[in-house]
Amino acid sequence: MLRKDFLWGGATAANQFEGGWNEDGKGPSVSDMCTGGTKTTSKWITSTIEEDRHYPSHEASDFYHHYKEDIALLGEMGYKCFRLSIAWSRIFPTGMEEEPNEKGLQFYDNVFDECKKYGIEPLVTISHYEMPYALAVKYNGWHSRETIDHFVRYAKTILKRYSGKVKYWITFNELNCTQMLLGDVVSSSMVRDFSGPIDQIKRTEQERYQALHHQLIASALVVAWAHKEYPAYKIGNMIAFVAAYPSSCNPKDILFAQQYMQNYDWYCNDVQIKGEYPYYVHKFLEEKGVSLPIKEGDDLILKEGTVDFTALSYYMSVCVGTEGEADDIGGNLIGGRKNPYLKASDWGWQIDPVGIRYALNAVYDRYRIPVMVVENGLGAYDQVEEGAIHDPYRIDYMREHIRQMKLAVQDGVDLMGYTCWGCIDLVSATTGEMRKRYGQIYVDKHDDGSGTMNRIRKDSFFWYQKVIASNGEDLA
Ligand code: BGP
Repeated sequence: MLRKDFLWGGATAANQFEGGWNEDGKGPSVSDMCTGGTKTTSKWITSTIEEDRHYPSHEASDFYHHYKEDIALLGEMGYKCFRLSIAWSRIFPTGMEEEPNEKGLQFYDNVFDECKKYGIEPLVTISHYEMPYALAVKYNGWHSRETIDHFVRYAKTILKRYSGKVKYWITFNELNCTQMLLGDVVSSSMVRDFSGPIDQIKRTEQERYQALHHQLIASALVVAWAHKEYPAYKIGNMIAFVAAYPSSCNPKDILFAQQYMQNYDWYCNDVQIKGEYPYYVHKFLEEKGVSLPIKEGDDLILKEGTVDFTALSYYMSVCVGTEGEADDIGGNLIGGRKNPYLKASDWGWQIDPVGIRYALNAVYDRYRIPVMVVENGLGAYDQVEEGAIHDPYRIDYMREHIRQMKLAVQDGVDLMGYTCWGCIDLVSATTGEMRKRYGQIYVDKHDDGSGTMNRIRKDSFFWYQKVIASNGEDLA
């Protein structure tokens, strides 16, 4: 049985959804400098906006002008929770101003007021894969410690402003992606020196873990401050959970998978939930030649800034091992090997509903604090047929994952809620495509930038409406 107050809903991110990239005083963010790509060709980052290129975040799904209609549709589906992020550069256009942009703040006031009309609880991600471009250029993103102060000023501004309207917060989206392939853009380090395909950005391990340390400190400072000022807030951390299965029962593979998960799944969580770097990182970082830029007092900052709940995205699992060729699968910033027991999505993501039960048990077993699934879903091609979208593939994916999630609750996991990814179609984070759709609500917008922006309810809209109304009992 799920909690009576289970937070059913969906999730979005400002840079993939909002558009209005230069309206009402908003400054360009790093993602506004990224062009579209495909599943086989990388997105580019350019240092100026080039006329002949398409930048999907500029208009995205135009939530900036459709928020009333969009939130009404979420209300119609029965949503209890809407996860969204705030665009940092809408509040501080270059990231370095002393005073915030009032029009930017006003926009989110309007959004939260609209949510309230439908009894929808906002869950706000303070930083979801973006930062003001000017700040990234000046400080080399999270590579520099100075970025922490600018982030903390931004975070305090919004935590103060929305104190009567928002209760649930997440500091950073998928923080563990800083260690992974596209983390280079995510943490916005290196972009000042770089123009070209983003898969060509090559940071060293030192740069990655340094950027991560600064984000961990920034997150802890914000959490500690918010706890003191606003005790009613519930603040979580978030990682992209990688269920990494050993590719054989060779003991070397078992150990390899364990170490892989220590790095990708437990590193950030251990720091943000337990309040200190775990024992295993020291040898591991030494082997990589990384020395963390730890300053005096950082230990205490981490100790005081632990979170109230932990959130994760879950899309897929991977196999990892030591032998043979690594037949890398495509994936959400994640490499890995094929699993012969699983089928993959059109984008090569291995579909593994049982993995979500495994993930939830693994996380809850380790931390014993409430857990929330804040992203899950199937990116797929949709066809409009006579004004309707029949998406049984999406319903199947969600049904099987929700079923396994309920089994995890029966196992004893304290699960707060489930917000599926991209509830209204939006731009893909990894490829920049519109055609990779996750929503229960279709947006008539295409990769070449054309489209009416009309919203259409898909079959999954009506299915999810029933799921929510029955608190997950009716999955038929
Ligand atoms: C997560 C990100 C999201 C989202 C999702 C799906 O990693 O937090 O921003 O985009 O993955 O990925 P994609 O859009 O590439 O299909």
